[in-house]
Amino acid sequence: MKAAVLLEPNAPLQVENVSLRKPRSREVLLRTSFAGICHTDLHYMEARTPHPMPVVLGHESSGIVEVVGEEVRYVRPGDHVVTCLSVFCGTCEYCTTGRPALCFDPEVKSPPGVSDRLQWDKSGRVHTFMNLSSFAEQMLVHENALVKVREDMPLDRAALVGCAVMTGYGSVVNAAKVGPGDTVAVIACGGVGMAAVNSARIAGAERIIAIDVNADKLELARKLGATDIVDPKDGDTVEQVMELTGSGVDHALDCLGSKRTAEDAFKMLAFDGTATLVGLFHEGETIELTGSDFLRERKVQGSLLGSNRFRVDMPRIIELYMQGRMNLDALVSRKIRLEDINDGFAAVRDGKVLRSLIDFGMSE
Ligand code: CXF
Ligand code: ZN
Repeated sequence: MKAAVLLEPNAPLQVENVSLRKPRSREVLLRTSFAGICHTDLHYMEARTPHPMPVVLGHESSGIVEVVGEEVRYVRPGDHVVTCLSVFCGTCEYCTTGRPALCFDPEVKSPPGVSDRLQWDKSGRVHTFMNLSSFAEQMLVHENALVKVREDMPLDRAALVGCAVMTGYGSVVNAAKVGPGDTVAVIACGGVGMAAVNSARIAGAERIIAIDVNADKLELARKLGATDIVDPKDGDTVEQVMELTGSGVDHALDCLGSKRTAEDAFKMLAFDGTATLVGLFHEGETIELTGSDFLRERKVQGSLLGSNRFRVDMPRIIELYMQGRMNLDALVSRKIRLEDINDGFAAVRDGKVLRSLIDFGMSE
């Protein structure tokens, strides 16, 4: 099968023939339908956090089950599924206390460099990324990395739920727990931020402030539920938010993951407000907060992939899409062939598109 292989940091991806071993016990072989190119793929491509190479990146995908291992009970061949990198064991302390996104059981979630699922004639092993490796025509995954989706759900939109939309929705609903009447600021309106804006509207937020340097994204954010927009090019972001709100926001979501944006998220909080850090920082990057700001009960927290319980959350998101309340259509900027994946990465670097989706039906 064809897969896009990254040989070394910043090198163009190469489409190569690689193979997957047969599904064992609880593993499932999927035919990949769509895979989104996420900033996290770019982050690892640029080795901002190192990962063993060669590697097949990709972690936001949908597909159809082809073959199941002998102990698989959750899916059958033909099922439509969304993948999730938050593969869970179901029995550890995190799973059994309702926080499966924090499960790090090595039996189901192999640390980078450990998996033997992918093979490549030219180098022997090729590494698996986040237990998925979606930039490939097929994927071999644990059954607990999958959620079944209704068959009338379009698989292109479904793929986005596997990362960006789950992250944006979950950071609002699961982590920040936004409620009716709350004031919310969303910093960086990419796929995650747009889903956060839309989810804040669904959650009943009274005021939703979208913050981004791209005018087109701000315009779309308004359509998805933003009541106010802030462009950091127009002046200090925190001052602009304070001017709009008077006293700051109840929730600030940093969907970018940088020192500047995380610190801004904290500084724009009202008393008792919470900053939720959602974006992926460079390895080792630190932030500085002013100690006395905590006196008024301001809080800061991290959220991993929307603090998801994905088998519950994803069907809910899909239901919201089917009801016309969660807009996924606007997030799909373009569809490309696997062979054009480097153009897709260039578009992510450029920051102008929301999501490029690799359409595996296009290469045939
Ligand atoms: C990622 C961020 C890094 C840890 C895994 C989840 N989120 C989206 O791509
Ligand atoms: Zn992602």
